[in-house]
Amino acid sequence: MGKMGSEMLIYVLLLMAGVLASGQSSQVKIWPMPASVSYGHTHLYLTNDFGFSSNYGSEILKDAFDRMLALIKLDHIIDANFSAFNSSSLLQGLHIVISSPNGQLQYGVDESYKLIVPSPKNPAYAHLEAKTVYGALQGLQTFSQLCYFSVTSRVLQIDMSPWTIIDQPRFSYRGLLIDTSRHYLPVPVIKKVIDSMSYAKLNVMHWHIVDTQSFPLDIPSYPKLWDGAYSPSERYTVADAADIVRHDMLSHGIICFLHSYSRFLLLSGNCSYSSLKGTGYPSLWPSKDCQQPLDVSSEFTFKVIDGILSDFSKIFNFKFVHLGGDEVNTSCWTTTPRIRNCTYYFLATGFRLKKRGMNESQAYQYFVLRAQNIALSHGYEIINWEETFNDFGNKLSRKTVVHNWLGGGVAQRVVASGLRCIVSNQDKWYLDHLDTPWQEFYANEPLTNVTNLKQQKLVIGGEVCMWGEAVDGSDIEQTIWPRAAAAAERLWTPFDKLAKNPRDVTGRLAHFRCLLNQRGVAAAPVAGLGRAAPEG
Ligand code: CP6
Repeated sequence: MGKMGSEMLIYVLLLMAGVLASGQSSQVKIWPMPASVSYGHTHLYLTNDFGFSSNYGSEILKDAFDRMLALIKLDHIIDANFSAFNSSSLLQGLHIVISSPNGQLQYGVDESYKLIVPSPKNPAYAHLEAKTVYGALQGLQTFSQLCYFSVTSRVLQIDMSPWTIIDQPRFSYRGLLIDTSRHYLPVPVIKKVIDSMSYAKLNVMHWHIVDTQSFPLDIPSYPKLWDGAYSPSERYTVADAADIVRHDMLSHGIICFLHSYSRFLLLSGNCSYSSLKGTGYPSLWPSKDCQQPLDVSSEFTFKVIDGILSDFSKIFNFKFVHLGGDEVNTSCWTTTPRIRNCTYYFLATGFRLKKRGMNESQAYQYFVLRAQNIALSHGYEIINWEETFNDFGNKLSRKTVVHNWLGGGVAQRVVASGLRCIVSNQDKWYLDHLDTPWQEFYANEPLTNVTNLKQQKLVIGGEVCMWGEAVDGSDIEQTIWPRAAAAAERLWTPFDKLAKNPRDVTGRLAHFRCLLNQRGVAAAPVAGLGRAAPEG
């Protein structure tokens, strides 16, 4: 055998070894990988009137089925000669059984499902069983990934039938943060992001609406706040927000949807002057020369927070609100005499003080805890960035979920204290870090160093963050995808089904990324954004 020949043989053997080593999962193209998958080796074809039936009449289900079918068809003309097909290889439709149809779309809703695609000669219907409509939506997403338009048979086709897929998420909170303060995102862009999330089974859209740079949302209780938008057209009306929520809930099973007023209300860092500039509420900030965070000594500050959360609770009917609390620099509070000297007010509200009043960190704690109480009074549970836990974790409401973003591995301490935690480690899951490759997104394990089973349950999931300083509607899709998909599998798929080495899922991720492209989502090539720097 010549040199070429032996190299070729080695290559072929390596290929075979690769296929054998990765077992059945190398054939399965589903992303994220379901908990349990078995399949056969026959082809099925969807009839031209492929439809669905269900024990439960639901507009949500009907809309989801129609959307799913459109995703599979992708505008192809189905012009197969159906009479040429063996009738036992035709799939007539999908039967959907919902066993406890009263489940509300809310954080923690049951998302499990079982999908059975028959072998030929058996019933010509596929079966999808789920406890809730939202489990069925996840099952429809999986079904849509089994089907494709075959250019040779000119019909919608499923390979490797019969399929039995039993599936449920590993974590109940699988989030993506988008940021409309640094760059305004038009409503259609937000809806498209929501659509794309549902393809990867992400279920929480964390809408970071306002921050230092702009205040684009209408707050009817304080109608001058959105004067802090970049321009009159770069704003969300209450109707826009409600429309996005509706899109979110009715169509996608995206479970909760948070909204942070994080820095705006100036719990955090370099806040709020610019977004409140010209808003007509100058008394919110400490002084003309020192404008953030908001004046902690002013009752008006907390009245405005109450008004905002009251308005929020009418639009955003979800379990959680994100109250921020990151990167707070409180120096304005000590350099502004009126605030520094204001001890009476604090005493009046019953806050424990040293005789001489609060120091900066006590005032920060006071602010965060008072905002928490306001959120609780509107029926919300709370998410706060991890600085609040690091500074006074034992004082936080037991209804707090601590949101990790720093690199110190706070999750272990949070759950040991009995609070819940969401992981977003900035070194692993920040999409604005363009040099973090998808392999790092895939490899980030939320339960690192959390070994106790009870404590593991308190890590409710994770969130990839698309901070908006350097992206807008023109490039947000390719910055989010495909890297967010790598995190989505980490959050959905059981630990023992995840690849130990991300390299082993490259082909399947590339396939999912092509699927996103086919569906009109501008996902970047898998070897694109965040690829390792060239060596040497
Ligand atoms: N905005 C807000 C940000 C960030 C945070 N909060 C952020 C901080 C550091 C990096 C990226 C983003 N832009 N409101 C931190 C939670 Cl590296």
